[in-house]
Formats: sequence, structure tokens, C-alpha cells
Amino acid sequence: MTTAPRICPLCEATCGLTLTIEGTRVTGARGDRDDVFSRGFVCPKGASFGELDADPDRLRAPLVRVDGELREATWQEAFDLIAARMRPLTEEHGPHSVGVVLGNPNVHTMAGALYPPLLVGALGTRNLFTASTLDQMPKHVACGLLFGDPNAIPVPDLDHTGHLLLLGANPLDSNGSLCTAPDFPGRLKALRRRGGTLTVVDPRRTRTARIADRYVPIRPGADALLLAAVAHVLFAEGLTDLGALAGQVQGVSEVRDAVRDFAPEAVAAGCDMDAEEIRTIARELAAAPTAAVYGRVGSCTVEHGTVTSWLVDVLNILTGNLDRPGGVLFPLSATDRAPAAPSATGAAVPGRGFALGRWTSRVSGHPEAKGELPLAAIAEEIETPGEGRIRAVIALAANPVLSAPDGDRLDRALDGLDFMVSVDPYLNETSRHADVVLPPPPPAQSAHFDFAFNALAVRNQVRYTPAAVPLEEGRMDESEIHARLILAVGGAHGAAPADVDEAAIGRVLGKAVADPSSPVRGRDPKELSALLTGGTGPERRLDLKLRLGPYGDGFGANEGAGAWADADVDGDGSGGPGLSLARLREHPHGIDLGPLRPRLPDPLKTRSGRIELLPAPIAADLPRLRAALTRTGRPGSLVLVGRRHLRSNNSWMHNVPALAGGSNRCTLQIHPDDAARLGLRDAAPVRITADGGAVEAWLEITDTVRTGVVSLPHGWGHDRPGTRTAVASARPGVNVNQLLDGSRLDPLSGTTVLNGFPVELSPVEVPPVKMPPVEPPPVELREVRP
Ligand SMILES: Nc1nc2c(c(=O)[nH]1)N[C@H]1C(S)=C(S)[C@@H](COP(=O)(O)OP(=O)(O)OC[C@H]3O[C@@H](n4cnc5c(=O)[nH]c(N)nc54)[C@H](O)[C@@H]3O)O[C@H]1N2
Ligand SMILES: Nc1nc2c(c(=O)[nH]1)N[C@H]1C(S)=C(S)[C@@H](COP(=O)(O)OP(=O)(O)OC[C@H]3O[C@@H](n4cnc5c(=O)[nH]c(N)nc54)[C@H](O)[C@@H]3O)O[C@H]1N2
Ligand code: SF4
Ligand SMILES: [Mo]
Repeated sequence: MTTAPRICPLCEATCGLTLTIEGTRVTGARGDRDDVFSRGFVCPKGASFGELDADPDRLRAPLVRVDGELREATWQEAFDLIAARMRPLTEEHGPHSVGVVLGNPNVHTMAGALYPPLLVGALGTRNLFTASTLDQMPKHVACGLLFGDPNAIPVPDLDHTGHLLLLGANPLDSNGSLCTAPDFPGRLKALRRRGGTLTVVDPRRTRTARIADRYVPIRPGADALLLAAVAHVLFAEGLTDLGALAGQVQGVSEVRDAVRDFAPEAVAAGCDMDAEEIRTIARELAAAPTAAVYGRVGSCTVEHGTVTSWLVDVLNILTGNLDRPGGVLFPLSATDRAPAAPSATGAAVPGRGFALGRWTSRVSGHPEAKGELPLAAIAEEIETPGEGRIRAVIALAANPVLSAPDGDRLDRALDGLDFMVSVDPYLNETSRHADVVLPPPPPAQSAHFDFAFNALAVRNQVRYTPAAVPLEEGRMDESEIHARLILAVGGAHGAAPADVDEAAIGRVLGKAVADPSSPVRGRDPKELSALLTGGTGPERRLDLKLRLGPYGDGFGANEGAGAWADADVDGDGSGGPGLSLARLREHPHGIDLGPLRPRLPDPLKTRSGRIELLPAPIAADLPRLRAALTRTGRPGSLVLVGRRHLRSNNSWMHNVPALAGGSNRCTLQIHPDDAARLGLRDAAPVRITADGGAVEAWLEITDTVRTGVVSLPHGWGHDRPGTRTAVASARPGVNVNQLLDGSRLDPLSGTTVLNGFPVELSPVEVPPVKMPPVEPPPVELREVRP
């Protein structure tokens, strides 16, 4: 029996795990006490890593459709078929005839970070759809407009803040999002122990709300009104104080004018809050020694998602909390772009800015955001005849049939494609439509590095874990799958997958040596490429990013005295030598790079070189918010919100017995008063009807949801034929997204309104056979921390 460290890929917290290995099998997982970031924290999902890794339903070999049936095939056959079908299709119908769908797990794998941009580039398609438009695109758009870079997302300084105003997030169950913090629950408790305060705004009294100092059961969708009113109070009571930001922000008085109509009294009915409580929230925010406003899924996937996300940072800025310790800060990860040398004046250099709507979707004319079109619009792009119709789909780690609106329609659309490829470990609701399914190996057989989450982490740190066990016979690493896919669709089928990596390395080095501010300016790219270490293409690309990154050795140029030489890269307590993959590998539990620090103006990429507090697209969307002032909903009407469960993860973890069952159930939660009013009984089936259709679920009466609101989780509905997920199919639940028709979007970001849409309920007389009876919960697994 041996052990191996492995960063957990199952949520954004990125905890270090210690895997127990017998032979080549993972038999256990516990929190890695030596991990520099997570220090031993683990949740029930991480603790079930072994079961998830060994799930017998995981596909072992590629599947290829022959005479309408998916059959096991060799890798060669699978890629031959892709090359044979995709090239003629794009040659005849053009690059946009291929739709690419990227799902959430891409941000949790090295392959998903390194290859999809190359795939989209090789195809040249504008039909890119990702889970972001079901999630955080409003945040990208808001930050893009404010700071000029959609990836410049400030995160709360969780470990040092004096006050956290948290909206639409439930980190005690989700473990956090766009704020990577292993043991988020423990960090919130520590905030309160050091005398700080926590305010939670959520229509459900969540586990997070229960540990808050102040809990605000807002009406769903009304956060933008609340935050606009908070800004109004800050201005009206002279509580704005930009501090060190003052010289770097333009548009403050324009924002003052823009929020003039949003007095607490004006928004109170819309929020279903007391005007005085809104004033208190504003005063507490202004009075706190340091404070952070943080909004997540429930603040993004709503009608005014982008405006809400914008207001979150407007408040951080107006209170001087952006870019200061204890407020919200821009992380600097080891694979980020190295900061430019400060200009003589300290002012930011004007950047390229951020533009929306550089192209639009073909059928409904949705503007692109960050190069993406709304995932809600993919079915119509497949179905609607005409030039530019999507005829083939490549789905990488995506299950849009369950995660996006109207899965039944998408089911039919995918069936009508000329060709579809899924890279997915499971034959599930989406991959069952594919002509070729390419299964990645289980996570224990893959190396791991968090390209995305280190740049959203509450502490700068860097960790790399190589594969814990060797690739099983017949398996292909996911990076190689992606590389071969790129070659097959790009007209180079049969070339070596390493060619894809070497071409990418060549491009980066070519640019770097020509860049006067690069540590490798003027050097020979070939010489630099030969210096890269790592046994695989992705490792070499990681080494390249680390060495050119902010803590990197600059291929020798940064040894000793670089701008970030004070970062303790070798962990010996003193400023260290520059980072490289070889140096990182000497630290199997990671390297701590210190707390987040102020970084402005470097992250700013706006055209003005300043923070643009009232960007034009936001100003143009404010009339829509003003119209919402007078909309409070009919008496007795209901809106639906989602929820997450600690032992679940979107659509794909319902197949692990240790995680399924108990309270992890697809029930419709409703407040006792609403249930009584509608004559609905606990544990009885109920029909839910909305724009897009109807579903039936078991009712769960609980006062944890406020009146006027019902809650149904997403990721369920595992009752379609042709899947191979035995455990999940036995307790299928229903697909909440069947209630949506794809028409409710936040217009600026194209993000689906998944929270706060109207529904109607009616009793179901005969229990539908598909739904399992309510069973007693098994012993609840708990989080474990040292
Ligand atoms: N109503 C409602 N809908 C929602 C949400 C909500 O809150 N409410 N949340 C939204 C959010 S935030 C998100 S991010 C999306 C997620 O939407 P998706 O990304 O579409 O769904 P996931 O369930 O995360 O899983 C995607 C697929 O990845 C596969 N997979 C797992 N591990 C790997 C791997 O290592 N490699 C590969 N190639 N595939 C893998 C799984 O088998 C699954 O098929 O759902 C959204 N949908
Ligand atoms: N256990 C578990 N962990 C996960 C996931 C999972 O499925 N399960 N998914 C992962 C993914 S992909 C993501 S993006 C993150 C998401 O992480 P979080 O953003 O923390 O997501 P949720 O737990 O869905 O919390 C959203 C909260 O918003 C509330 N809400 C709904 N509408 C509104 C509203 O209008 N206003 C306000 N203020 N609140 C509202 C909901 O009641 C809910 O409590 O979690 C990740 N971690
Ligand atoms: S909180 Fe749980 S699922 Fe998330 S990274 Fe940590 S152990 Fe994994
Ligand atoms: Mo997500």
C-alpha cells in the first residue's frame, strides 16, 4: 500500500488529497495535512474520490456508432472516423458548421485548460458555447467592462476581511466559486472569531445563512435593486471613500446619478425588504474597517445578472475596498502573465479594452460575450435551416441536455446532427447522442494543475500533482485525446500529438523573444524550448508558463533579483529562486506564494487606463432595472430557485453510491405557508409548470425557503434511455431545466435566468412511477477538518 498526493478536481476549492493506493487501485482518500493551501481539509466528495475513480460505469474504451448503435472501438478507429467525417463537413459547410460545447469539468483538468482554445482556433468556428453562460458570464462581462479584462476578477480577501456581504452563494454546500478557498466554511467561522461580520443575502436560509450575523431573505432576482439602493445610500449619506483608488476611477459622479432613483424606499417592495434594513446594510459596509462584497451563482444567473455583478464591484470600489488587503484583490497566479514594469507615473498604460457583441448568433442575434454565444441558443442554431447552421457538435466535458434549458428540445436537435463527438467518461444524457465518445481516464490516472482556480484563489500558491497511478492498459490521457482531436479536425490526422504542444510552445516563445519587456527577449526560441523539462506535452507547456510567469525563473534571467524574487518559491522562508516545473516538483504539497496583495494598476486593460465605473453597456441596461422597481409579482405567485447539495456536483455525481441518497434528493422545497395556501402535502408529488414545460417532483415542506419561492436542484433527470449510469438512473429525479424554454436571458452576458423565474404548482393525484419513494436518509457524511 502506498500513498500519493492528488489535488481534488471535484470543486473549485482545489483541496490537496492523500490517496491510498493498493496496486494500481485507489482505495481511500483523505485531506493532505501537508498541502500548503488546504491543510488537511476534505469534504465528502473528496473523501469519495476512490469510489468515483473506480465507478464501474466509467467508459473504458472509445465508443463509435455503427448502424445506429454505439459499440466499443479502438482509438485508431475512433479518430479515423472523426477525421473522415469532420473534414468534408467543414470543407463543404464552413467553419461555423461546427459547434463546440465546453462543460464545467474543463476548468478542473489540465487538458481542459490547455487544448480547447487550440481546438476552437483550429476549427475557426464562432459557435462556441460553454457552461459560463449558465453560470459566471455576468461576472466576466462586468469585470471586462470595469477593468478592461473579463478575466480580471477580484476575489474577497477571505482570511483578512472585517466584513463579508455575500449574495447568492452558499459556500457551505458548494465550497465556494470564483473564490477558491479550501475549507471555506472554516474560513467563514474564522472571520467571525476574529470579530468580523458576515451578511448573507439569499431567498433560502442556507447552511451559510445559518452562520451569518445578518441574514436577508431577499426576493429572487432583486439583488441589483438592493445593491443599487446600497450605492444610493453611500452617496446620499456621504459614505463613499475611494481611498487609494481615487485617482484610478472615472465615472463616479455618473454612477451617483445613475442610482438616484434607487432609494431604499423605492426598492423595498421589489426586494421585499425594509428600507431601514437596506440603510443598515449600507452603513455597516461603509463602517467596516475592511469589507468585501461577493456575489455568486444566485447573483449571476438572474434577470439582471450583469448589472448585479457590476454593482458588486461598484460597492467594493466606492468603499475603497477594491485592491486593498481585507477587501477584494486580484490574485497573481504562477501561470498568469507577469506584471508589466510599473510606468514612471504609476498610471496604467491604456489597454485594448473589452468589447461585447463583436458578432451575433445567427438565429436570434444574441451578441457574443468573451467569444461565446449563449448555451441556451444552441438548439435553435442546430435546428434552423440556412447558411451557417450547426451540423456537427464537439462536446468536451459537457452535459447540456441536463444543464441547459429545454433538454428535450436539445435531445431532438442533437439527434438531427450530421456528426457529434463527446469527450466524456460517461455515456449519459448528452454523450448518448454522439457518433464517437472518447473517454478520458479516471482522475487518479491524470496529472493535475489548476490553471483557472489559482487565478481565483484567496491566497497565491502553486501546486502540481502528477498522475497518482499509471495509465491503465488501453487508456489514453485526456491531453492526448484533445491533441489527437485537434489534429483530426484540423486536417493533420495521424500527426504526432506532441506536434500540437510544440506548435503552441513555439508560438508563445516566438512572441516572448520579440517582447522587449520579456526576460527572454532576443533569445533563440529553439534554445529555450530545449530547456523545457517535463515528460509530456502538457508538462512542457506548464513549465513554459511557470518560467515566463510572475514567479518564474525567466529561463535563468530572473534568478535572484526578479520583481517577484521575494516570493518564497523554495519554501525556505527567504526569497527564493525563480519557479520552474522542476522546482515545483520538489514540493509535492505545493509552494505558498503569500497573501493576495494590491496590484493596481497592472490588471487594468481599459482604453482609458482607469477603472471605468459606468460603462456604456451597463448604463444602457439600467432602464430595464428601473422598470423592475414597480414589479413586485402578483400576490400568491411563486418563483423557482435552485440549490446545491454538498454530496452532489451538477449532473455527473449521482452515480456514486456513497454520494447519492439521503438528503441529496431532487425534491421541490416550499414554505409551509405556501403549501397550506395551495393545499399541498409534504412528500406528495406536485406538478411544476413554467414557460418551457412541466415536471413532477416530490414536495418537501420546509421553512428554509422564504414564502413566494420554491427550490428544485439541477443536474437530475437521469431517466433517458441509452445511458450507462446505473446508480443515477435508479433514482433519476427530474430535470429542472425542462421548465425553461431558453428565452429568459440576461441580455448583456447571454446567461440563462436559472434563478427567479415564475412557476405554477398543482397537485398530482397519481404518483408518477418514475419517482422513488421518500426513503430515510442514511447516516449523513460530514466535512472533516483537522
Ligand atoms: N437550473 C440550473 N441549471 C444549472 C445550474 C444551476 O444552478 N441551476 N448551474 C449551472 C452551472 S454553474 C454549471 S457550471 C453547469 C454545468 O454544466 P455541464 O458542464 O454541462 O455539466 P456537468 O454536470 O458539470 O458535467 C459535464 C460533463 O463532464 C463529464 N466529466 C466529468 N469529469 C470529466 C473529465 O475529467 N473529463 C471530461 N472530458 N469530462 C468529464 C461528466 O460526465 C458530464 O457529462 O450547469 C449549469 N446548470
Ligand atoms: N456540492 C456542490 N458543490 C458545487 C457544485 C455542485 O453542484 N454541488 N457546483 C459547482 C459549480 S459548477 C459552481 S458554479 C459553484 C456555485 O457555487 P455557489 O455560487 O455557492 O452556488 P449555490 O450553492 O447554487 O448557491 C447559490 C445560492 O443563490 C441563492 N439564490 C437563488 N436566487 C437568488 C437571488 O436572486 N438572489 C440571491 N441573493 N440569492 C439567490 C440560492 O438559494 C443558493 O443558495 O458550486 C460548485 N460546487
Ligand atoms: S471541497 Fe471537497 S470536492 Fe471540493 S476540492 Fe475540497 S475535497 Fe474536493
Ligand atoms: Mo458552475
